[in-house]
Amino acid sequence: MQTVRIARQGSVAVATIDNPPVNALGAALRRDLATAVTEVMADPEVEALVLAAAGRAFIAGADISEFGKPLAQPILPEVLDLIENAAKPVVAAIQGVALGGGLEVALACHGRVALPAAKLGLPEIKLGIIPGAGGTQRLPRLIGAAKAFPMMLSGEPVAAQKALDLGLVDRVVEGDLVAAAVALAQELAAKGRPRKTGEIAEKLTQADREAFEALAKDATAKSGDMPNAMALIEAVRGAFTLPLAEGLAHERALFARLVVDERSKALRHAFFAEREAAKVPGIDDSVKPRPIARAAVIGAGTMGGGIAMCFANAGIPVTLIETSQEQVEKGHARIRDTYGFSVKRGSMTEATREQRMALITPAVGIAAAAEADIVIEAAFEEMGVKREIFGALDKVAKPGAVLASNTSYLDLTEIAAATTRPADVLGMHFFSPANVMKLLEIVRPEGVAADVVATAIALGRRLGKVPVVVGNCFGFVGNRMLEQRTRAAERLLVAGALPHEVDAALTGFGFKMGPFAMSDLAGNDIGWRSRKSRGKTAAVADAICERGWFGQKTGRGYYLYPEGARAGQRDPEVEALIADVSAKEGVARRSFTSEEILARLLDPMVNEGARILEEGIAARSGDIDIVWLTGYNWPAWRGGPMHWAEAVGLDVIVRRLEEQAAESGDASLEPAPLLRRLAAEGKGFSALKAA
Ligand code: 3H9
Repeated sequence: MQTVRIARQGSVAVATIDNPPVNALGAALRRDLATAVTEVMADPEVEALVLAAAGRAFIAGADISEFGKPLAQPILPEVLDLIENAAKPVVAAIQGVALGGGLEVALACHGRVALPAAKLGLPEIKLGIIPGAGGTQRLPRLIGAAKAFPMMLSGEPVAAQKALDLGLVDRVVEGDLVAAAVALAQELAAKGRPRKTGEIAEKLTQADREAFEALAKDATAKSGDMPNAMALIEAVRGAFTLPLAEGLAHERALFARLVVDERSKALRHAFFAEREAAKVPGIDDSVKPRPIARAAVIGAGTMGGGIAMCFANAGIPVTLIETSQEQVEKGHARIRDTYGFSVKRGSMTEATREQRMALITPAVGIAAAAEADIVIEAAFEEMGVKREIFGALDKVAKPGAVLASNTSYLDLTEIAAATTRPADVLGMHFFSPANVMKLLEIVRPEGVAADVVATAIALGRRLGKVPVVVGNCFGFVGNRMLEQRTRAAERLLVAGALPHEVDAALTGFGFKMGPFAMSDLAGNDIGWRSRKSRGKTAAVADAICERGWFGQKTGRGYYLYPEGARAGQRDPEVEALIADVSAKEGVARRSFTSEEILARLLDPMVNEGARILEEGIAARSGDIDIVWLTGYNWPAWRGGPMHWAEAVGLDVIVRRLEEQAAESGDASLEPAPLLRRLAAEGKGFSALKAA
């Protein structure tokens, strides 16, 4: 199939790129683009070329799915050499996003015209790489390194008007973009030999170099574990120190090294997994979501308040419901305060805060949910409470309203059975803080209507969330796996590790916090209450709670928090208490390396993930990874637990689990049959997708 069409507008040729869905620069498009440029340049009747595009994107960049595989000729830098060195001017007509290699195409052109809605950026950093087709050399030449570097370091695109201010585009036009590009192309042709971006030298001044070096120093201090920020600095520095050809070769060498790095592979996996998670079995485009114009949230606690903010942020009016005036006022005031932090930080104006607050109507009593198209219950986590609320909702909610529970663990079928309309009931599990965290677990109990699931997915996207549809079981995907980690952490304490060692292993892996620091922050009493309600025990955790050491809020938990301390300090009493538990259980304590601790924490999670897949609770291993990446701060460049397990080797995970099961006598650590089978066949979880 031809991915580029050529037409003529007078003396100007217009090449239209058409490679759905987003005009990614795969092998066919690179070939057709090179052919088009060569043909047009050889045509004596043509004086200039406009590169335009069909569809919603100008060009979304290199085809990410080709990374890590041998590349077909011509490679992108060769195509861009053809464009930049063309004897006649080439003008880009940018109607949508120009990202990565897409912006690099535009940079190699001699002029750029954009529609106001266009967005331009070099997001490679988010994929663990750097621009590999001249972005680090041409963008600094065009707009100066001090402005180019932050764009590449953040990866965030700029809107057309900003691009105009930066000098990144020559014109922003309303209306007929191609006509405007043709006009610019003719003007450039009239001037004679086109000026190459690679030849522009006046922006790379001493002052620009100094400003760039200051930014680079700052970035070096903050860049953490990702090697690509360092490579980016090196590449951009080359724009000052090397001639264009050498700067391009240097950039390309850095790009080639990064693209095969495990960290980039993990980030690419996450990119595709997030898009795949959007494809839900049984919910295709023929299933139409129900319209949502108004929402209600039951429960004005931290969770309910955060969910109400999500609606207000998306411009959807929401009623915030509590059982008493005092409770609802308290919740309402907390929301105002939370927005207040943003105002103080300068990320929100006072006027925006007022607009958002105006969308939130506090109310007392469930009858206030009567007008809502969707009701999200975020009340106390107890089945009796939930059933009572849903029974009452059933009587007041309008016909066709979606009734959702934000429960983190409980059985949605049982909740739905409290109504006469179970087909309208499902779970919408937000993560704390609800107005910040991206994940939305959509829990699909048997019997829920397909359009109700579709409504929750569409609404999730409107709220800026990443919706992942999961099956109905205790704890769903995320918390069910988290419970395995929590149990593993307790087992480690009894076996000989100390809280700070366990936490350090996890932060060393890339998590922001370890399990004990996290539990101290959230409140150790939460898990205690949950264990008691299920008749479960955890010797160390229970002993700590029995002493009233609930964590930061009580000044001590697994750690001590003296007045004003944010980070916990080791507590000799806790450590003695742990040693006591080991002694009582007859365990000879021993020390553990960070690697051992990590394996013991994470392998049981992977094992549970395998069971979740076997039971069909998650449709794909990538869905599980997205849950952990977007809801639990799993380090992005580790790709999620299932991706990580594949990188380690499923056979290694199986062997380690067998050892742990034998040592502890805990049968739940026996490798799941699916895990054993895949390991024996030498396959990964991702092989299941194709099956
Ligand atoms: C690069 O350019 C490196 C160069 O410097 C050097 C090269 C030598 N490749 O997101 P959507 C697919 S690195 C392959 O749902 P939206 C996507 O998987 C690249 N496929 O739509 C999905 O497929 P499916 C730098 C891609 O409207 C479909 O397109 N560029 C690519 O919400 C629709 O995607 C980036 O990092 C791609 N580059 O958002 C941009 N892009 O239908 C990455 C998309 O089978 N892309 N697909 O599930 C994006 O940010 C968004 O996709 C975009 C559209 C904003 C373009």
